[in-house]
Amino acid sequence: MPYTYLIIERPAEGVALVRLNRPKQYNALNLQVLQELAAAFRELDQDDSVRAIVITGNDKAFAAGADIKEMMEKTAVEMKNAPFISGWDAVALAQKPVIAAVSGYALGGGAELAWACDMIIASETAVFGQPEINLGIIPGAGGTQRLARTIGKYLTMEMVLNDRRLTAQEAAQFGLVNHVFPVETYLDEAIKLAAKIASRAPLAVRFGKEAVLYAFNSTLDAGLQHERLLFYTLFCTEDQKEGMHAFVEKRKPRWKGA
Ligand code: DAK
Repeated sequence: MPYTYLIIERPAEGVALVRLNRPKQYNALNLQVLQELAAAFRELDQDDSVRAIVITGNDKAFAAGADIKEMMEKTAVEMKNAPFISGWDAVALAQKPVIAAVSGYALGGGAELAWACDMIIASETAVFGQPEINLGIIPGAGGTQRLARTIGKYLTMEMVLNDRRLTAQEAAQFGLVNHVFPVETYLDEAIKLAAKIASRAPLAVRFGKEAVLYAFNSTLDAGLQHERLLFYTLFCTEDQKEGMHAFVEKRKPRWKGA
C-alpha cells in the first residue's frame, strides 16, 4: 500500500524499517500519519518475511507529538471517535519485536510512540519529554502508565506535571533507552540489533516478548504461570529440538519458525 507520510524499507534480512516522513512538521503525528502507521504495522506483523521492525524519524525529530494544529479545535467526542489511538495501539500490539531508533525530539505522542516499542536506541541528540501540560492536557497514548511502570512515580510526575525533559544519556541511565550512539550511527545500530533478533528462533522471540509484556499487566504469580505455560509450549516446536540438538552437535541451528 502506498503511504504519504511513511517510507517502508527492508534494510536487512528479516527487518522492516518504518520511517516517519513529515519532516517540515518535525514528524507531528496527524490523523493520517497515525492511520498509516496502524495499517503498516498490521501488514508487517502479518508478513512472515518480517521478524523485527525498526521505527524511526529523522536526525532532527523522531516525532514532536500529535499534531496540535489538527487537534486544537476538536471536541472530546471528536477526539474519541477519530481513530487517532490506532497508530500507537498498532505499534504496542505488534507481536514482532519493535525497536525505536530515536534522534532529536521525541515529545508528547512522539515519546509515547517510543515507549510503545520494545527497545529504544537513541542518538546522542535525542530529547524525550511529555510537554502536554504546556497545552493544558496530559499524555493520552500511554505516557503516564508506561513511564510510571518503567522509571517510577517520582520522575514520571516531574515529566508529566512539569515538562521535565530527558537527554538520551539520562533516559539510558533511567532504563528507558537500551543504547546511545552518535547521530551518524544510531540507525545502523538499531538495524543491526533488529537483524540479530530477526536471525533468532521466531517463536521463541515472539513468546519471549509476550512473556515480558505480560509482566506489565499481571501479578507476579499470574506472570510466572503464564511464562511457564509459554515455556512448556515451546517444547512442542521443531525449533526447540533443533536448537538443543545443534548445541549438542556443536553446529549453528537452522530455525524454521515451526
Ligand atoms: N504539532 C503540529 N506542528 C508541530 C508540532 C506539533 N506537535 N511540533 C512542531 N510542529 C511544527 C511547527 O508548528 C512548525 O511548523 P510551521 O510553523 O513552520 O508551519 C514546525 O513544526 C517547526 O517547529 P518550530 O518552528 O516550533 O521549531 P523549533 O525548532 O523552534 O521547536 C519543537 C521544535 C519540537 C521544540 C517545538 O516545535 C515544539 O515544542 N513542538 C510541540 C511539542 C509538543 O507540545 N508536543 C506534544 C503535542 S500533544 C491521543 C493521545 C495522545 C495524543 C493525542 C491524542 N488520543 C488518545 C486520541 C498526544 C498529544 C500530543 O502529543
